Amino acid sequence: MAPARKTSPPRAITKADVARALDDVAAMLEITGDNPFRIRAFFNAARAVDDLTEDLNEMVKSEALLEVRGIGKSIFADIKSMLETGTFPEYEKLRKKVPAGMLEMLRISGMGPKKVKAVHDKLKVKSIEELEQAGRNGWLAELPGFGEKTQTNILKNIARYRKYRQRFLLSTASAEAETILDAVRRVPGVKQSLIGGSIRRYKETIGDVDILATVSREADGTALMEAFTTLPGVATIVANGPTKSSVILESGINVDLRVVKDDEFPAAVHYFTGGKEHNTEVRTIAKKQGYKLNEYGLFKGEDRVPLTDEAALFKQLGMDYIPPELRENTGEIEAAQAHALPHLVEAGDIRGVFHCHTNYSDGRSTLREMAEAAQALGHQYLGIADHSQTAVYANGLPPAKVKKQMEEIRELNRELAPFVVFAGIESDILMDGRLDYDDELLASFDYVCASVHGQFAGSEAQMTKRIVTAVSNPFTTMLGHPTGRLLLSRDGYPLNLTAVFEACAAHDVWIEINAHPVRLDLDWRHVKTAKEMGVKFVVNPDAHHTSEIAYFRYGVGVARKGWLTKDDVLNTRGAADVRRLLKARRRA
Ligand code: DGT
Ligand code: CA
Ligand code: CA
Ligand code: ZN
Repeated sequence: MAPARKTSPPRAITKADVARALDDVAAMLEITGDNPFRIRAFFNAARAVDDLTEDLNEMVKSEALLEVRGIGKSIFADIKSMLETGTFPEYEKLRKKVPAGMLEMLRISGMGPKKVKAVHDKLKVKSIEELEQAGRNGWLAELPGFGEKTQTNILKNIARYRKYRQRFLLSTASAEAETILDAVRRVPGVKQSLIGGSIRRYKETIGDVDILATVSREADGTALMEAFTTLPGVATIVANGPTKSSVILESGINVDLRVVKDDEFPAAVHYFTGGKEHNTEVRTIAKKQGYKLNEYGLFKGEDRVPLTDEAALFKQLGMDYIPPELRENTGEIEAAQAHALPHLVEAGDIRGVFHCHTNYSDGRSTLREMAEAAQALGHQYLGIADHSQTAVYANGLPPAKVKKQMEEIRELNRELAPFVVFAGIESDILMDGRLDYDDELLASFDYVCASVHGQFAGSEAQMTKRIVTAVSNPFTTMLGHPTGRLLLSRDGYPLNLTAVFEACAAHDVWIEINAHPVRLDLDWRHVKTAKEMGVKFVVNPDAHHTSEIAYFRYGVGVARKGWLTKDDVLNTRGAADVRRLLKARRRA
C-alpha cells in the first residue's frame, strides 16, 4: 500500500512561488538576526530561480538546477521539497517564529528588516495596521534611527502600499496605459510597441500594466527608459534599467515597460500577454514538439525559429491564432489545435445598444443628446431604458412621465429616420418578481430590460425565484446586469445561475452583458455556459451620459472572453431586424 502523503500542495507550485518563498526566508532570517551568509544565499537563490527560463520541475528532476549559480545542495533540497509538498522545513520553522504581518511590513518602502525588528522589539508592532497606529501616535519618530521624517515617510508609504496593492478597473487601467503608450510611441527610435498583460486579455480588473517595445538598431533602451520614468503622472520609480523599468503612477497603478529586440518581439508579446496558465500550456506543447519556448523566442536546439508575429508562433506550433481574450486556458488551446475556435464578435459588429439612461431618470444627458451621440458612433439605433417608478432614488419614471418620454421619442424618430430610437424601460424586478408597471403600460414599450436594484439580501433560493419569475413574465425582453455585482466593491447576489440561464433559454429572454466598467456583468466565466444552454445576449453600456455609450466596447471584450460569435449577440443585427425580433416576441 502506498503511504499517504502528509501534505499535498493545493495547486501546482510555480517558479514564482518558489522564488517568493526563498525571498521570504531571506527576509525572515534577517529579521531574526541570522548569519549574513545564509541570508545572502537564500536571496541569491531566489534571484537565480526568478531568472530561470527552463521548467523548474524538469530542472529539479534532472538535477540540472544544481549546475545553476546560486543554488547549493541544501537550497536545492528545499526547492525539491517545496515542489513536492508545497513547503520546506526551514520555511515552516521561520513562519512559526515570524508573524506574517512582519513579513508584510517589509513591503512598505523604507521598512527594511532592521526597522521591522526594531518596531517589533521596542513597540511590539507586528503588522502594517499596528505600524500605522504607532506612526499616528508619534512613537516611530522617537525610536533610535527613525525620527520625524522617517515616520512621515512610513505613513505615506503605507498609504501608497494599500493603493498599489489593490486591483484597478479595466477602464481606469486602460486609460492610463493608452496615455503612456502614446508617449512611448513618440520617443525617437521606438519601433513596435503594445499593451500586453491582463489589459490585452480584457480582464475585468487589472493588477498592473505591462507595456512592450522594440527600438531601432541605432538606439538602445536608455533614452526610452529615461522618457518613460520621467513622464508626467509618475509618482515613484521602482526600477530603471535599459531593458526593464517599472514605475508607480499617481493613481497607484504600477506600469512595467520592457524593451526587447525585434526578433524577440513576437514571443515576448505572447509571453507578456499571458495568462500565466495559458503560457504554461503553450510552452508544454512547444516542448512536446521539440522546441523551447520562453519570453525571448522559440528555439530548436540553439537555433531561433524566425517569427514575424504572434500568429506565426501559433502556426509553428500547429495552432490557429488565439485572440488574447481567450487566453485563459479554458479550452482555447485544444480548440486552436483542432482548428475549431469560434469567429468572435467584434466591436465593429455592434449596430446599436439598448440599456441607456437619460435625464428623465438619473442620466446626465438629454434624449436628443444620447441619440445624436449614438449616431456619431455609427450606430443605426439606440434603446432608451430609464428607471421605472419604484427606483425612487434614481428618479424612476411614474406612468405620466413614461408617456411624455414616449411622445418625445416618436417626434425624435420622425426627425432622425432612418436612425431609430427604441422606447424601452429598465424595470425594477420587485421583491416577488413582478415588473414595475401594469400590463397595459408594459405593453406600450418596444422592450423591457428587467433588473434587480434594491433589497437583494435574500437567500439564493429567494433571489433565484425572484429573477426566474421576472424572466417568465411575457413582457420581459432582456435581463439586466444579471448578478448585480459591482467590481472591487460588492459581490453579486447569491444566485443559481443554471436556473436563471434555463429560464432565459426557455422564455427567449436575452441576457445582458452589462458593459459598464464597474459591472461587466454577466461575468465572462459564465457567458460560455449560458451560450451552451441556448441563451442569446445583448451588450449594453448602461450609459448615464453620452460619453458612456462607448462603454459597449468593454462588453464586447467580455462577450469575446465568453467565446461569443456575432450570431450570439443580438445587437449586431440591423435596426429593421431588431424591430422584427421585438415585434415577434410581443406577438408570442
Ligand atoms: P494582472 O497584472 O494581475 O492583472 O495580470 P497579468 O496577466 O497582466 O499578469 P502579470 O502582470 O503578473 O504578468 C504579465 C504576463 O506575464 C502574464 O499574463 C503572463 C506572463 N507571466 C508572468 N509571470 C509568469 C510566470 O511565472 N510564468 C509564466 N508562464 N508566465 C508569466
Ligand atoms: Ca499585468
Ligand atoms: Ca506585470
Ligand atoms: Zn440598472
